[in-house]
Amino acid sequence: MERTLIIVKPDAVQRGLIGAVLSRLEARGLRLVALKLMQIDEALARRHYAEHEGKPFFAGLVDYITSSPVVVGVLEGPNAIEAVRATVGATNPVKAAPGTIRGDLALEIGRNLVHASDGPATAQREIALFFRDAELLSYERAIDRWVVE
Ligand code: IDP
Ligand code: MG
Repeated sequence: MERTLIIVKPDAVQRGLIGAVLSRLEARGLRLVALKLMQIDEALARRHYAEHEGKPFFAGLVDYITSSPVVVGVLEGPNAIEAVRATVGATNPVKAAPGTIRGDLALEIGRNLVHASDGPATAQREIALFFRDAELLSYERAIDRWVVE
């Protein structure tokens, strides 16, 4: 089992797509183990996107991610990190395959609707940035044995 962090970004919240984004991930069989609506401040944005500091789009990225409330969640499942990245699609929505969230619902790299952790170390770091251990719930759903062999 893996856990991964998602952020339903400001453009998705403003466009009324919170449900659409979460629904696609939930329908895949992934289990939400944490979820909250919050406003990311500049300090948290800079920490979350530290790997991009110094790049030309960094200032715009911090402005974007702090510009509206977001929905932050943790999803759990087998190969959750790769499964979520695949469902989200390529960073540039124009390159993202149809059927992915970005490929179906977005047009520009700077307004690509959703963040997803890109590997095990990143997922662990990002989950810890947004959630305390006690906020990560362990539970079973009746459907789980129909999703996971
Ligand atoms: P990812 O979100 O698919 O992991 P990253 O390369 O980690 O993509 O970039 C983080 C975020 O920074 C992207 O989702 C996008 O919002 C923004 N971003 C990346 N590259 C550009 C760019 O060239 N112009 C504007 N924004 C960008
Ligand atoms: Mg990334």
